[in-house]
Amino acid sequence: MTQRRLSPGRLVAATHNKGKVKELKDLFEPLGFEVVSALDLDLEEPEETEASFAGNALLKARAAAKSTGAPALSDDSGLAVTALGGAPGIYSARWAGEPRDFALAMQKVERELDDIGAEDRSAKFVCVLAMVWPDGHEEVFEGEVHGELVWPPRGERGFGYDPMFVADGETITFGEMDPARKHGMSHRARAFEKLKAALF
Ligand code: ITT
Repeated sequence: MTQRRLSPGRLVAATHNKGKVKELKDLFEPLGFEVVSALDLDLEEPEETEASFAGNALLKARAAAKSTGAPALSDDSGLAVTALGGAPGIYSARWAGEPRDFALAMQKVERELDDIGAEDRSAKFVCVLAMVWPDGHEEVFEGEVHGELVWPPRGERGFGYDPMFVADGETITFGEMDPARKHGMSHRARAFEKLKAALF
């Protein structure tokens, strides 16, 4: 089978999450891609019915590739807390309710750790990037970053659970960190490095 390459051009980011759109633009635009999001294109948001990050990532990218006829990139990601058996995991966005409220989602994580008297505050962010071409070719890349949860949350940068996450070897949260520095170590950046190595 010939190795599939991704040539710079228009890329549909199959996500409705503004924080992800910004980070995916930061990662892909310096390489000559024009990133157009599902938000910009007003694409329908598919229901995430799969039980894994990869399953949900593929489902979102397939839907966007099908409705646009262009290569689509999706991101399914989340926070997995060791003492909570990996929760919220694939339910990370849903823990924030509707409309999304991540102050509330972070409080829920903290409350659940408190309820079980957890001493282990380790956690990881996981990101699966799925690339789907209109002819049905698919590729999946996964990245993780390990760290610790802090309370109270700190910082206004980033998105989602960033204000309560300190990556191993760091002292500040992702919410306090310069975005360029987060892109040097994040789960999304690590999945992106694998994508680059395979497709560029
Ligand atoms: P799309 O499905 O439209 O892409 P979503 O927000 O619903 O958007 P997910 O189902 O993948 O996406 O949920 C991932 C959640 O995990 C996301 O809403 C964040 O709260 C959290 N998350 C993922 N990456 C993160 C990061 O870099 N920093 C903080 N939180 C992150």
